[in-house]
Amino acid sequence: MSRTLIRGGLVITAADEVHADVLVEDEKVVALAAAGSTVAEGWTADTVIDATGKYVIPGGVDAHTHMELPFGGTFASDSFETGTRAAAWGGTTTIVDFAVQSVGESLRAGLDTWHAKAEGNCAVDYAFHMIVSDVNEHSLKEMDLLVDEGVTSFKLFMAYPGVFYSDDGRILRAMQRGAANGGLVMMHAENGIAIDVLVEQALAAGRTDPRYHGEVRRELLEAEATHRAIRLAEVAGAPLYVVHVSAEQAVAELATARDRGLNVFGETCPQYLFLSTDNLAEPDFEGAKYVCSTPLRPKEHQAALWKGLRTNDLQVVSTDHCPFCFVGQKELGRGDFSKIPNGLPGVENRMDLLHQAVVDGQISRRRWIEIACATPARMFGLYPRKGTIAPGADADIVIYDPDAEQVVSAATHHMNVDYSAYEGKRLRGKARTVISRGTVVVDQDRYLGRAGHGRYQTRETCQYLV
Ligand code: DUC
Ligand code: ZN
Ligand code: ZN
Repeated sequence: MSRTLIRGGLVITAADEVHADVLVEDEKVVALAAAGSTVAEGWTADTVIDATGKYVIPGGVDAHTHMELPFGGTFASDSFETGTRAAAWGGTTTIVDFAVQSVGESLRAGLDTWHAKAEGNCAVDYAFHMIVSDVNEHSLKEMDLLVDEGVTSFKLFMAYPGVFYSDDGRILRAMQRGAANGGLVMMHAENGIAIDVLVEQALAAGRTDPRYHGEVRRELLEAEATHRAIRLAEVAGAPLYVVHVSAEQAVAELATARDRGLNVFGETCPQYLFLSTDNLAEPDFEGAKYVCSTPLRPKEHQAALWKGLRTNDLQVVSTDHCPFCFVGQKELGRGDFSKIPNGLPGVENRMDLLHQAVVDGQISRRRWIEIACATPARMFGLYPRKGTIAPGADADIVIYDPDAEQVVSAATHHMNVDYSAYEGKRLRGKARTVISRGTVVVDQDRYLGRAGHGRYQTRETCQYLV
């Protein structure tokens, strides 16, 4: 048995901030004791980590990533190996990635494919949601089996007709199944049928630059789809989790539903909190770097997202990490914005960007941990194994230096992508030591992890329902 003692730090969880020493045995946290207490003074360990002046926080849980996602004729540029290594560098120790069912294929086949991509390659722990692209009698039955084996959430799309899209009838059926088997439906809420009309009209009028991606994917079409998804979930008696919320009007739909007592939840992402249509409008095709869906919105929407995070109308910040290189991948859409692969890199940056929001006074320290660690773990059935520091929890722990200064750059990041969406941004705070299930994987700018350390995590059903 190995024992690690983390001494002298400020332990921050979603619930508390305490000066405490943390004792780890093998892969688990076994005890916390008040700093300076006789209990803590009596502890011995093989490894002692001095966390004086640092935060001791749970490893981040990023509940929305797309390693190796096939999209628009290419693949997201991070493999499970490179993407989870980058996650570790940024203080994220669990990802929940999306396995994809293609049309005409079973859920099982899609899930098996994703297991094969990830197994033996991950630096940190990982789990899967299932994208359901083909709702039919067989796949509905398979949803029950997947819930039983720990894949307890299913993403459906109101966007991308002909690819991932499901019509309202299919969505309702999947939600009814979720209501019965405990699976949580996650919704990409944009009216894709209407968007495709606007795309066609924009291209026909010669509006081909990246910024038109944002213009045709109208805020109202996100709000309308969010409203419709909420109503369908209500009819089905199912909980609902809306992914990558970017528009103020969509937040309002969520707030109204939650005020009515519904189990309706919302996630936003750092790109919507820190970037805007100004980035999409950058000249010389640079705007392509910021093409994702839902799209970036005008800056004015950011205040509503921050407010939603403070009022708990939004509960989670995930990345939707889906990187495509500018050279050779984003470039596929030169002269036609609809051919730009959708997605932004960010798995490495999320914890630090949200810490900057603490520095800026947007959220409290405990809220930082709640939206980035504890709630995603609860939402997707990983708590308290993940998302907190408590006896019995996995020893996924970050020693975080709140005073470190960094400048974000593609030149220094570890994601396998040739640009950073936050290039040049100055941030205060950085993960100094990252521990995954008791093993130090990053320490003082050195990577000590290995592909294959990360273990697949089965999940319970949603632990966040009211
Ligand atoms: N949105 C993206 O930006 N990329 C992948 C899929 C999605 O829904
Ligand atoms: Zn989506
Ligand atoms: Zn996504």
